[in-house]
Amino acid sequence: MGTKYWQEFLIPYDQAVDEIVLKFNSLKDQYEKLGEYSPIESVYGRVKSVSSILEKIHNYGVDIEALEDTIQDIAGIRIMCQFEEDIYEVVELIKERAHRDMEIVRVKDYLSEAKASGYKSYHLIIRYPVFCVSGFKSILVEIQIRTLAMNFWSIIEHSLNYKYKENIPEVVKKRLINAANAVNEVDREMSSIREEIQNAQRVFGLKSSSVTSI
Ligand code: 0O2
Repeated sequence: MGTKYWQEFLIPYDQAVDEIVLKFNSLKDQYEKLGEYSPIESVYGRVKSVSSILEKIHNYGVDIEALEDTIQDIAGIRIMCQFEEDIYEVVELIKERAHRDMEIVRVKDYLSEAKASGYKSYHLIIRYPVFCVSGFKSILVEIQIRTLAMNFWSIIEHSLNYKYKENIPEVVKKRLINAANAVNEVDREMSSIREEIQNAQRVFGLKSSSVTSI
């Protein structure tokens, strides 16, 4: 399988990521235009690199014919929220849209129960229709929803895993779990003053929009 095969294979995934990022960004804009608090803080999307796909095929012994259904995060979307409560609002938002173009096929709730590493996030695997030059395709997309604090932890832990090739020394693992607990504490504290922060942000939003409208 050469470069051309993978380029063609990934076209619908690129398309899906571009469309979904646009949709969530547009929802965020709508909240702002309505003067309402947005549960979506930021959105990021990526298509898995060919080398990572090949690594997963190798590690999991994936049958290449079943690749599209077996590796569920070739197209990945990450939604960052300010507060843990916002994560569930975003999930509801997706569920409301689900009957339209995002059919939820699997939920991985690493919020109510974190992974052994300390990882916390809420994952939805959805089926998403894309229209490409070659025709209609329905592909799997993984949506990860987490707070900014969870994202901070996750990015650092991911880079350490990359460095240590999944064999992070025990002492570092313990530190990471301590850090994960501290992140949970930060999220809890922020949630307890959520209303206060949201009111302040609304006032701040009104002020900055009146400045830009001059
Ligand atoms: P990358 O580079 O982000 O793409 P499963 O299907 O449940 O048996 P799978 O497919 O590993 O197993 O699913 P899982 O565990 O839900 O992981 C999917 C993605 O979640 C990972 O993709 C990571 O992005 C993220 N993730 C899961 N566990 C951890 C963790 O302990 N630490 C961090 N930092 N991220 C995690 P990839 O392909 O591993 O990586």
